[in-house]
Amino acid sequence: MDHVAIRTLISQLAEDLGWLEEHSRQQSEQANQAGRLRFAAALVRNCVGPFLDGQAPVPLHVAVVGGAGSGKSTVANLLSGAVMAEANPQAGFTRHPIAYTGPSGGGNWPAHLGFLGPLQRLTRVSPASLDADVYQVRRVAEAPGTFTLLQDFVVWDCPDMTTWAAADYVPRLLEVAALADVIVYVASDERYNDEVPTQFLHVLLRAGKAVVVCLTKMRPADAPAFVEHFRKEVLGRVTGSAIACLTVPFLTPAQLADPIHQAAQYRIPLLNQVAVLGSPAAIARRRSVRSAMNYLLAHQDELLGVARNDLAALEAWRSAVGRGQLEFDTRYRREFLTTERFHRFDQALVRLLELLELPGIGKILGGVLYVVRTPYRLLKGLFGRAFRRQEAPGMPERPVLEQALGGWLDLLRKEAAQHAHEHPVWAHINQGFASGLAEQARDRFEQGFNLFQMGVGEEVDRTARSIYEDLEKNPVALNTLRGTKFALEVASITGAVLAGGLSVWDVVLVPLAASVSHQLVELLGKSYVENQREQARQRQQAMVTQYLSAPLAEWLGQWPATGGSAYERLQLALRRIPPGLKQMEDAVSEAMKS
Ligand SMILES: Nc1nc2c(ncn2[C@@H]2O[C@H](COP(=O)(O)OP(=O)(O)OP(=O)(O)O)[C@@H](O)[C@H]2O)c(=O)[nH]1
Ligand SMILES: [Mg+2]
Repeated sequence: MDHVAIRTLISQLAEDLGWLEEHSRQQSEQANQAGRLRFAAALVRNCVGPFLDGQAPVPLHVAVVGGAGSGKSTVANLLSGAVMAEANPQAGFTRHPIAYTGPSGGGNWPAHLGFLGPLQRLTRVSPASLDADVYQVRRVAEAPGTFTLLQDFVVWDCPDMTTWAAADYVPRLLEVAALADVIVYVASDERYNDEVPTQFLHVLLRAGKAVVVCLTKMRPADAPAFVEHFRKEVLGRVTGSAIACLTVPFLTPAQLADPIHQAAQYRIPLLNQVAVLGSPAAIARRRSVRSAMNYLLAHQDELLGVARNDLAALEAWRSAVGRGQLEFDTRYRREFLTTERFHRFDQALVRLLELLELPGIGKILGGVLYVVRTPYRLLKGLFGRAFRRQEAPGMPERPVLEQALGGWLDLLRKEAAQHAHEHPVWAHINQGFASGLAEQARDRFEQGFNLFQMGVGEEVDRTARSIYEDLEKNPVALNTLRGTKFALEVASITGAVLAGGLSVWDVVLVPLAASVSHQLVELLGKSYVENQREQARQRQQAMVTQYLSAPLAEWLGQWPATGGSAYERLQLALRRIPPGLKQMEDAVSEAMKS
């Protein structure tokens, strides 16, 4: 993949995940899931994206995260070696991420496209309490002769993580946590066990981040017990494990003011641990990228799970549409097709029987036979009239279809009203019915109906015509049939004469024999035509489905996910994310080969 394609892929993936995040924020119960989606989007744009874009591994990023007031800013000062991060008794003081770099650090790392998503870089130094979607970079002056991380690392002091629902500033933390190659997770003696920071720790570990836990504010004597307790109670309950669990007991004001010299005993182990994780830098960066990629691939179903309720509601709507379609088709069959005679088939039968009469000289013979069959014809006519069932006149086709459509739409309108409070998809459909959805459906039906009529007229005509046309086009078969019929009639008459000898009975027997054989042929023809008529019925039913009910069901079923609705965007995101991740994985594997 070239660079342009990779950038497009990265920004599209981040955008799709971002859209899902926004979508889930609108559902209050999914705040925590929204946080995960934000983290996933941030992994794409801040971790994997820059790697594929050829970003150098140095500087690596270490992010200090944890609950409100746990001592993050204090630990950031230990890491950077300068008292520049504002530690403040007011919990939740730090409101945007602040990067600490050495005097020579900083280079071009923040320059790549989409870095930290929506966070803007502040151009002026501002207080950490500035509550806006920004980040700032503070340069730490060199302190010659002291151990520093800032050669290879940028240290990020982050806002807290107390609730997933803090849509305003938690996402700022998530951007930096995703960027980080090393995480320092800070938990204080007072509130080490808070639920949300623990959940967050869980996400970081599952994402394969290198996590160093830093426990703060305990009495020095309590440190070992606290570590053990934390390992058991917090780390023991989450999947994955932290690299190390260090302690920074309650510091004196003097230690807080000069950590390099006064708090070296706590600072140095912490620095060593972080430095080890970042050495060599290229390997550390590849590990970050590989872990991020593995996490995204392994958890994509869970990430896309925010759409589960939406998809279930869409599915329920489509199944209601499907039920309506079935009822529509059934009504058409019951109320129209079963009573429809297709009179063209009766005409076709007449034509077929006419065809079977002999032409030319045969016509004269046929005429004779016709005369011979006169008594039968008269009788048949008489009985026929006496016993003909009164045919129930069926409803004309169009009103039947219109009523069936009305029933279908009423059913859907009722379903939408009934479920409107259950899910926004249903509310959206209910709103649709209030603003012309049924009328639009009728318009579509109208278009379909015109096509259907054209198609169906032709189809019935063709089938009916083919009953005799096929025979007309095949003179051999036609003549054989004519000959057979004629021979049958002659044979039966001859048989009758021979059986009784020439007698007065022949006046009865001969017409009877001629009639029986004729009736036989007529019956065969009739059952053939009847069969064709039934097939025409079935084809017509199929055409109603093809031209009317199926396209309408398709359109109705898709309706909530069209016209620029949220569900259209949702489906686009769901469609694009899995192949996008796969492509990103391929690009990462390719880049790691070099
Ligand atoms: N004396 C003493 N105070 C500490 C220590 N660690 C943290 N504090 C104080 O606890 C308060 C909170 O510490 P911060 O480092 O600001 O904590 P934070 O996690 O950055 O807090 P927020 O940014 O508000 O989430 C500050 O007043 C710190 O001075 C310590 O070891 N000793
Ligand atoms: Mg702070």
